[in-house]
Amino acid sequence: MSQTLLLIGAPTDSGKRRAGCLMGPDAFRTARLPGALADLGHTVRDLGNVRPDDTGMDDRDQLFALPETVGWTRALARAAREAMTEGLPIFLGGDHALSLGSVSGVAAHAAEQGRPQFVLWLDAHADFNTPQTTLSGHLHGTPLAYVTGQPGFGDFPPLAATIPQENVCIIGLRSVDQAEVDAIEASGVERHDMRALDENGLAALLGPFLDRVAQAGGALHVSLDVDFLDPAVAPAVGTTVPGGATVREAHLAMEMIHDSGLMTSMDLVELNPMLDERGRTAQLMVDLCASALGRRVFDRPTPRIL
Ligand code: B3U
Ligand code: MN
Ligand code: MN
Repeated sequence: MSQTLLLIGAPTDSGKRRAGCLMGPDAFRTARLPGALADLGHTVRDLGNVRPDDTGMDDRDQLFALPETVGWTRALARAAREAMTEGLPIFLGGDHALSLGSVSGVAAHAAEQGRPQFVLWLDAHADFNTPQTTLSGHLHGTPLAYVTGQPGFGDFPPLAATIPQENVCIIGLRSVDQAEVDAIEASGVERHDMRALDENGLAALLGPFLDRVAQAGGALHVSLDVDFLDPAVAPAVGTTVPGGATVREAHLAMEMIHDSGLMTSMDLVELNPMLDERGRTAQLMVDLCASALGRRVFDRPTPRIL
């Protein structure tokens, strides 16, 4: 099925101290994301890059770049809500702080439509800290807590719609802070760590979640963090954690998402081109995005012999 895809550059770099994710959107464009998606028959519109709102807020000692991240959240939530009326937005990050905005924006739209919003979070981390529990002060570790309505986000825009915890599924976990473990174990969030993936296989974890989304008639946001992947195949990320997903596990997730026909929005986050090796991580993320939008194993172009 041919779709209208909206590429929205979200060069957030305020979610953590190590700089570089602001180059992500242009790395995705350089690795030919627009062409790869157009090759699949989709209509692709690149809406350029969003800019953060000016909040006039003061810095907070414990939190890194709070005013800038709040500015991004406001601007991206607006952009996401608007884009949902025109097609399937793909947010080109930027660090994972962008999802404070993208996910809250798409959830607002789903609530207007009377449709439940679901979120698939592919990540080594739970991103379930709050501004109170974070040890690093890095707000890229907080978006799932924000969008599910955990307390402590008083500086952020009030949520138009809260995502029920049971509508969230995290796959790939292998680095979770104690406060996050406690919060997540007390929550209804569906979560699968790397051991579960090893023991059961990706399809056994993802399939039942996709079935739940389909049964509920839900909208599905997919947030793909580079560090879901093993750093051996995806080195361009600030927070590498060994023992991540393989190339094929990640492609299978994307292929299953495509076959389900459920995905309504997507984030590609945490690509830091400063840390890449000859663009290989950017290229892998582009290929994964293409799989999520219909590229099959046999559709892959034959590599040219140079
Ligand atoms: N949980 C830690 C580490 C972290 C979260 N997300 C990333 N790293 N990329 C934190 O800082 O909240
Ligand atoms: Mn993340
Ligand atoms: Mn992560």
